[in-house]
Amino acid sequence: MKIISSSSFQLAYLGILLVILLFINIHSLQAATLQYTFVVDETNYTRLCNTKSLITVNGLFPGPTITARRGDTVIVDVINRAEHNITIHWHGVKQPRYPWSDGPEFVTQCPIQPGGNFSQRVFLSDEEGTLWWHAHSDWSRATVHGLFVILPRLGTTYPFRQPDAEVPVVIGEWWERDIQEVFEEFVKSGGDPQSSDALTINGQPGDLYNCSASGTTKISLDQGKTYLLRMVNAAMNNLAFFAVANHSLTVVGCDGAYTKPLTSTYIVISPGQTLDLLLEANQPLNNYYMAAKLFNGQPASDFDNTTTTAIFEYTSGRNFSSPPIFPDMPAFNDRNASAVFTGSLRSLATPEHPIDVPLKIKKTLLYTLSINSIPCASNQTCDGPNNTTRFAASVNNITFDLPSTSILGAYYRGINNGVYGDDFPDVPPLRFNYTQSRGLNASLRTPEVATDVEMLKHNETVELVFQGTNLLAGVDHPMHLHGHSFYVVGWGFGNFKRSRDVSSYNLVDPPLMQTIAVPQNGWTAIRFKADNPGVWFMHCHLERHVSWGMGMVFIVRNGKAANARVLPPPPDMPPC
Ligand SMILES: *[C@@H]1O[C@H](CO)[C@@H](O)[C@H](O)[C@H]1NC(C)=O
Ligand SMILES: *[C@@H]1O[C@H](CO)[C@@H](O)[C@H](O)[C@H]1NC(C)=O
Ligand SMILES: *[C@@H]1O[C@H](CO)[C@@H](O)[C@H](O)[C@H]1NC(C)=O
Ligand SMILES: *[C@@H]1O[C@H](CO)[C@@H](O)[C@H](O)[C@H]1NC(C)=O
Ligand SMILES: *[C@@H]1O[C@H](CO)[C@@H](O)[C@H](O)[C@H]1NC(C)=O
Ligand SMILES: *[C@@H]1O[C@H](CO)[C@@H](O)[C@H](O)[C@H]1NC(C)=O
Ligand SMILES: *[C@@H]1O[C@H](CO)[C@@H](O)[C@H](O)[C@H]1NC(C)=O
Ligand SMILES: *[C@@H]1O[C@H](CO)[C@@H](O)[C@H](O)[C@H]1NC(C)=O
Ligand SMILES: *[C@@H]1O[C@H](CO)[C@@H](O)[C@H](O)[C@H]1NC(C)=O
Ligand SMILES: *[C@@H]1O[C@H](CO)[C@@H](O)[C@H](O)[C@H]1NC(C)=O
Ligand SMILES: *[C@@H]1O[C@H](CO)[C@@H](O)[C@H](O)[C@H]1NC(C)=O
Ligand SMILES: *[C@@H]1O[C@H](CO)[C@@H](O)[C@H](O)[C@H]1NC(C)=O
Ligand SMILES: [Cu+2]
Repeated sequence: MKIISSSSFQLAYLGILLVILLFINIHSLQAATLQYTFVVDETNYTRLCNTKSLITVNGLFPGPTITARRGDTVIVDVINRAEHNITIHWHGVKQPRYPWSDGPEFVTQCPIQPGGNFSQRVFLSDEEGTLWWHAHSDWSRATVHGLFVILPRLGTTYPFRQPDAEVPVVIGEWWERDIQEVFEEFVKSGGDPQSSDALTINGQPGDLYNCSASGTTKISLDQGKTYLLRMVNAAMNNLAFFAVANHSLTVVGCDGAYTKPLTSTYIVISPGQTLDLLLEANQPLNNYYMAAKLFNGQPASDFDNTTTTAIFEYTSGRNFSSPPIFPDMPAFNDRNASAVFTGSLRSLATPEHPIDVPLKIKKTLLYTLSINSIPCASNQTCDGPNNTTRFAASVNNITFDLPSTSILGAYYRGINNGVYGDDFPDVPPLRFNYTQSRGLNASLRTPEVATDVEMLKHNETVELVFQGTNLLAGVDHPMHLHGHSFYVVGWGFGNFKRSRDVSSYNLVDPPLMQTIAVPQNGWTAIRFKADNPGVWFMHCHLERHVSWGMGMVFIVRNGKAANARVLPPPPDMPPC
């Protein structure tokens, strides 16, 4: 046996210390700070039959993909060279204690004006998977959006087999007209917006549309390999069904959190939502369409059911003469197919990816979601119902009135000056048969118009039941919450009934999401912990509905500890 001298013992000791120090260092180095520059400008693009100028980031449509790892900080210098106000939102990123970079105009910031710039800090925490970013001012997000990919931390892996390659799938909506004109006409008229002219996959409408076949998106597949589809529905006003001919899809993630594998021949995805999907190239050599078409339980009369396509081509060294194979998809109005798919999502809920569903609830909320009408001024004509009204939309009968300055700014400085009220109702002001199919009293249709926030205590546990109503029309409402993820613990058609429905909640492995489609004339129950102090918008992600006022704001108060308070604003907040 060799006896080590005291000096070599010291050396060994030093060595161990060094290893420990290195280990700590590697760990602190793991969370990186990444830098991106977003130049917002006008770019000429051709889709369908027209060339037109649109607002893009870095000249790209869809915009650039941000790629980071779990826990990283991303600094994005947004430089506005367009002749148009803009804000950018990092959809699904919680921004702990830092609402300043969240983006919704007049909620957390004033817009970045032409010639202005804003260095936005994006703080990732427990998000992992696919998210996205988009404009959060007027309807600019139609062309200003892109993927935000969050890889596992260095030294960790996906909770599924490492895919051989990743494929972005961004579903969008294209207007031949200038989107700003469409938006302005929509606001002025009080009616429905002009329908889009096409859905798109990665910016291209696909073969089924005129003038577009040559630009159809094509993606090569190698037989035997597995692909991770990183998908977002960036469309403005429509949920979508999606399928790939002869291939099933396995959902492994949703809204930046992992799910139990869910294999299906089709998926439904609502605006704002993201999905991580595995596709195995296990079919005979051929070309296969992937296709997206809109899902709409109650289509408008001018609704266009044309399907957008892109092509998966098996690489084989030969050309296939026959056209690609087309997938089977649910009917455009199959609300059951939609609700069943969404209702089948489950959190992964493993020791590596645990969940933390609030079980003891401190605050119980019931919010109705309604399409309303407001009488138009006597000296005006409006394109809303009966030509005597404008469309509106509301949460608990309040149509959200966007202020002309930042709510966050007013709150943080403690100078409200009437910018917002803080008595948003916890329950609907009136109880009625929310989902009654006809004969609802017409006097119920006119909402109040206000800028009201709901105040939440720091770390308060919240249960919120969204109740769709049938006031003017029952439709799916993809509700999106900023600053927090929530567990979707239950849903159903008809009216929510606490005494009956709570017992059917899933408190074991409910999916963790940030956008959930509340089913047409139905309800959805979510739970979250208000552990992120700040000012957080919650709204329908259908652009026409949020423009009509289907939104409200949560203010989560500061906690007592210094590390439970909103951080100070950066020096370059855009001015109003
Ligand atoms: C876009 O095209 C229009 C005419 O088609 C042209 O006048 C304009 O200069 C172009 N803009 C850019 C940025 O290329
Ligand atoms: C950003 O704005 C500041 C203040 O207006 C200005 O000094 C700076 O040059 C701008 N930076 C860029 C890259 O445009
Ligand atoms: C394509 O063009 C043809 C002929 O002009 C027209 O009949 C058809 O409606 C167009 N289809 C679409 C989807 O625009
Ligand atoms: C695709 O699926 C259809 C229907 O199941 C089948 O008839 C066809 O042979 C399949 N095509 C290929 C290339 O496997
Ligand atoms: C689209 O609608 C037309 C009738 O309006 C119908 O014939 C066609 O089958 C529909 N297509 C799809 C894909 O649903
Ligand atoms: C309608 O009347 C209001 C005041 O009653 C006035 O401010 C507005 O300018 C009028 N609008 C039109 C289009 O005449
Ligand atoms: C439209 O007018 C009819 C007949 O006056 C009335 O029954 C209906 O409630 C009105 N609809 C709206 C949305 O005001
Ligand atoms: C509303 O007015 C437009 C013309 O401005 C007309 O085409 C439409 O039929 C009217 N709708 C109703 C319900 O009166
Ligand atoms: C509410 O309306 C629905 C749909 O019209 C109807 O089936 C149900 O019976 C109504 N409920 C009550 C309590 O009246
Ligand atoms: C909404 O509020 C307005 C104004 O107080 C009222 O007339 C209307 O009946 C309310 N509707 C509902 C559904 O609560
Ligand atoms: C709030 O909850 C977080 C975990 O979500 C915990 O770390 C923190 O200590 C809590 N703060 C207070 C003041 O209870
Ligand atoms: C752009 O933003 C500024 C500051 O909030 C505002 O005063 C101005 O009206 C906005 N411009 C447009 C066209 O909305
Ligand atoms: Cu909606």
